[in-house]
Amino acid sequence: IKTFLLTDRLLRERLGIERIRLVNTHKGTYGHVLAVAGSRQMSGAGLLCAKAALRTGCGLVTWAVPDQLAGPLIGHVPEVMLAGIADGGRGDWSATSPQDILSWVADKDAVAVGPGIGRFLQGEKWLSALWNGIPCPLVLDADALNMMANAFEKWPRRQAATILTPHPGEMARLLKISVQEVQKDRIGLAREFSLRYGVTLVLKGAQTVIATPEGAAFVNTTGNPGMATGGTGDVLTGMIASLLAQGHNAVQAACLGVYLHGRAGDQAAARLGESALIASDIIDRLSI
Ligand code: NPW
Ligand code: AMP
Ligand code: MG
Repeated sequence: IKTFLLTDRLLRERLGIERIRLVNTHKGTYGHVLAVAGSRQMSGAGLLCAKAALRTGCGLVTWAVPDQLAGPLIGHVPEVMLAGIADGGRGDWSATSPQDILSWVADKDAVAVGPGIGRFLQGEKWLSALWNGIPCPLVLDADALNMMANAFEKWPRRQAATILTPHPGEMARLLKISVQEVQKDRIGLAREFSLRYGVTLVLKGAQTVIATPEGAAFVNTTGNPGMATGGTGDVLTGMIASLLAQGHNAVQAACLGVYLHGRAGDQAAARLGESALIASDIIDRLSI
């Protein structure tokens, strides 16, 4: 089974990725992302995810938020559209209906679920309704991963592309092992997970590993410890969803997203120093 180092050349030559915008195109050409992200205490995670999606080139982004937050968020990213989901006045996702969220999915090209959504009772059922009901490519991150950890093994395989982006803590919860055990065999565990569950897995951290359902693994060559700061993972989730919406397949979107995220992080660190880097700087350095 093959393991590849993720470099610019590999992205072009092996994964056949082209990044061109044709002259006679419009925003509809580049896809529409729905980001289900953020809650009262973590609206920033949603903001970072939605903004990163736009900066990565999709044509449109709609950000679904608990209704209570929609008002306060107006104007924060003028380019992003807001979908307020009825939340019983709570400002979180605990009283939202998956059907309300699914009603926003029909015309979307990719969906991201998880950054900053928090954990709540019934979260497992809520997520399985999204897992089964979203017909287009899907990225799951953060609290979505935490809430599905005890249930996803029994869920049916999805037809469309599915990418999971755990950090080592989230991977440990998915596998019910310790973070130390995850870190001891990052490539082996990521590969086994993808093969077993038929998803593309992005195991984050220094030298992020991307594993595919076909058994290949990629190890990223970009990024730096300055990226160990709140919100950088939320940025990556938006970026990968954006690439899916633009028509890249799961492996292309995961590999290109991880590579560009690290490269932008390296450019931000070169300018600011690793310690000063914050997640927004990664979005600001994106140049695609
Ligand atoms: P330890 O103990 O720190 O060493 P959680 P979260 C471990 C949102 N955010 N290598 C870590 O280990 C997110 O989107 C919102 C090894 C700990 O055990 C989520 O929705 C922000 N271990 C929510 O917060 C900005 C690692 O994992 C555990 C590791 C919670 O997400 C921040 C922590 O994981 C944040 O993005 C590594 N590389 N990385 C906002 N501005 O709105 C992590 N661990 O408990 O899932 O907490 O990742 O902060
Ligand atoms: P999260 O923990 O979900 O916010 O994700 C953190 C993001 O920063 C992931 O994309 C990680 O790969 C990246 N990251 C964190 N620490 C490092 C590190 N030491 N070196 C390179 N990338 C890192
Ligand atoms: Mg995260």
